[in-house]
Amino acid sequence: MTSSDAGAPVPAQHPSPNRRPGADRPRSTAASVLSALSVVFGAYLVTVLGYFISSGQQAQAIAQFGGFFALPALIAFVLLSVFNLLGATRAWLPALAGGLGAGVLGALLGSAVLISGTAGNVFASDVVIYLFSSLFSFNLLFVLSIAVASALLGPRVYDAVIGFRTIGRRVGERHVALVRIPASNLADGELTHIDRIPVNIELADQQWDNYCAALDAEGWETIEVPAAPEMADSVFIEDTVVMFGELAVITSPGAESRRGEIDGTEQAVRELGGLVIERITAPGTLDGGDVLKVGKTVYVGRSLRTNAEGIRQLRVLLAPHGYTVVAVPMTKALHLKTAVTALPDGTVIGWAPFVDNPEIFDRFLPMPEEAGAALIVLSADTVLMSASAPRSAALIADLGYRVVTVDISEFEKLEGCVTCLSVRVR
Ligand code: CIR
Repeated sequence: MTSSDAGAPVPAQHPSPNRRPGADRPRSTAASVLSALSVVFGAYLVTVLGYFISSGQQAQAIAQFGGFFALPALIAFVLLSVFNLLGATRAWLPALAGGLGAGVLGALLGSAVLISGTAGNVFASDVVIYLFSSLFSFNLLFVLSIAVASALLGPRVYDAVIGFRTIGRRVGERHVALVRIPASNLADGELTHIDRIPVNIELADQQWDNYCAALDAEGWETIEVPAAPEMADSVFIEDTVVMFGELAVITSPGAESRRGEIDGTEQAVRELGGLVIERITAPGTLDGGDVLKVGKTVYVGRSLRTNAEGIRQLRVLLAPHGYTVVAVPMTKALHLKTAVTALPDGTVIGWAPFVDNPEIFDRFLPMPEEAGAALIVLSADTVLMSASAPRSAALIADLGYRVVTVDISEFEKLEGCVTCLSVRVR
């Protein structure tokens, strides 16, 4: 994938050497379980050691408390594995809450089973009170150990197994790209200019994995925005935020069905840290797919999704930062970037039949295929394009660029293109 042979597009390797493991569900399950195991085992050791020391280091304390806390630890392990699978390891606060929940429930249930032989009915009010008060006496060390280990150790073990950084860590020197896992109802996404044809969901998932892997392999650290399983178009994350250096503009999606997508994006952008966040607000509408940055010029498509008020608001937001917003009539395609994108040298490339006014751009180079209109700039000499535009990819490669290609056929059936599946933070 990183071969720089001039002149020939390079298909992304599948799996890539740096395959994005976060998109690999078996691995995220393993990471969740191993994270829970390390947390609970560590807390169990701390608890037994604590009682061993406080008992005056008597050897039988190890057997006694080791036996007593084995069942609570087992229950806490199962619960924490489930919490981790639901995303508890994404940041320290949910990890702390997950650990606390698993510890409390493990201690209560484990203790209830253990004392049921002697106490009879564990639902009797005095036994229930005893059990709950144990959380502040003999079970306290166990619960606190799990909560603390879960916050401090859990996310680290998860990340180490999964091999990438989750939201909650700050953007470092590396390039970061936000992505969002496809929704389960992806096939129901909005369609405006094309007819609906069946989407292969399995293949879409695989293509999304490979897309993320391609970004990773080119030095872009992919960070997942929390999934929005019921929002069909949520995978097209580009439409929800536009980055201008340290300024993040949360959009106001033009399609009613997509308005709810921005909350998760804003949360993720906030957790990246170090960014100024602004918003386009109603009645303004603006989709990120309509925004094309070429140096300090920002072309904005006036499309079915982006209205005049949205463009006006963006112009006001960007003026202090030295950007010029150029509005572009867009009547023949969904978004501006469905029709045109730009090479690293600023040349605007596009599919001419979709472009209302090519003369608006300083330099316009038509592509021989519709899907060839879209590319992502990965570095000064490398771009990412769709595998469904081989002649366009060859043309760009012939201009001296490395072209990495990815197959995104299932997303193209939903009017998506390479740009819309990620937001590059730059
Ligand atoms: C929609 O109609 O909103 C989605 N089905 C496709 C969005 C594609 N977004 C993009 O190209 N920026």
